[in-house]
Amino acid sequence: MSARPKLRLVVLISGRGSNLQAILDQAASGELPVAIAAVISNRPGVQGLERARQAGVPASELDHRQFPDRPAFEAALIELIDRHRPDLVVLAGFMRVLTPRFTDHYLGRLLNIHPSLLPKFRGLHTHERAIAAGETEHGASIHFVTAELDGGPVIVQARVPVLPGDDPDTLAARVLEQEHRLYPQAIRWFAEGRLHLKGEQVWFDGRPLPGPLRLADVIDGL
Ligand code: NHR
Ligand code: GAR
Repeated sequence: MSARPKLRLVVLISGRGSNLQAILDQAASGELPVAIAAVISNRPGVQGLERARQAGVPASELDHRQFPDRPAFEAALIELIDRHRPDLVVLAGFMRVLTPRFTDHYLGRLLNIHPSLLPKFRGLHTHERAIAAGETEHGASIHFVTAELDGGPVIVQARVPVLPGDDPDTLAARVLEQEHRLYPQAIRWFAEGRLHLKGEQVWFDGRPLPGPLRLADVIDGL
């Protein structure tokens, strides 16, 4: 017995799928009120596809290299996703830049997890860049995806300290642990109807968010 039908979720991945695993685990335990309709990877044979199959979730590959250009790949991707009639699509380590055609189609129902405290360090190699910049804090952000790469409105962030002696791998591991708490939380809020995109603005519990929420309880060692 549930108050509302479960949110239908499609997860896009490109690799390892540890964030996917956190979502699968919370969906299986009932903590996260979602039905994972499909997992789709643009890279064939990746670990995340195996994780989906292990959990009994339909897993497909759509190899972008089989298409002549980005628009052709995306047209096929939209068709594949929409066969599953998702209420929400999440990028979980998905590594292809998306055109406005795609981001407009899913506007307000497309989330990304990005491994930095946005607006700092958009793009790739964020951990290396945070260390090089001498940051003392780093983290991860969940944002609504818009056409602007890693530029959509931020919903919630988790922070971790950058410690003396960190290299990109040790820092990435510390951030990843928080990502695995952060993404299920944001998806839960969306599933509960507490989270909306209105224009350029995130609304949470019926009010515009003045700034990103913080998973403050995740701060260790600061
Ligand atoms: N697309 C749009 N329009 N907006 C966003 O906010 C997006 C997006 C697509 C992906 C995830 C993102 C991240 O969190 C994301 C957000 C890939 C690249 C990239 O440069 C950049 C950012 C992100 C993902 N990809 C290369 C490309 O040519 C390929 C790199 C590779 O395959 O290893 O697409 O950081
Ligand atoms: C995560 O750290 C995620 O934030 C990052 O890639 C990793 C994927 O790990 N995403 C990006 O860098 C997007 N460009 P996972 O496959 O184990 O979830």
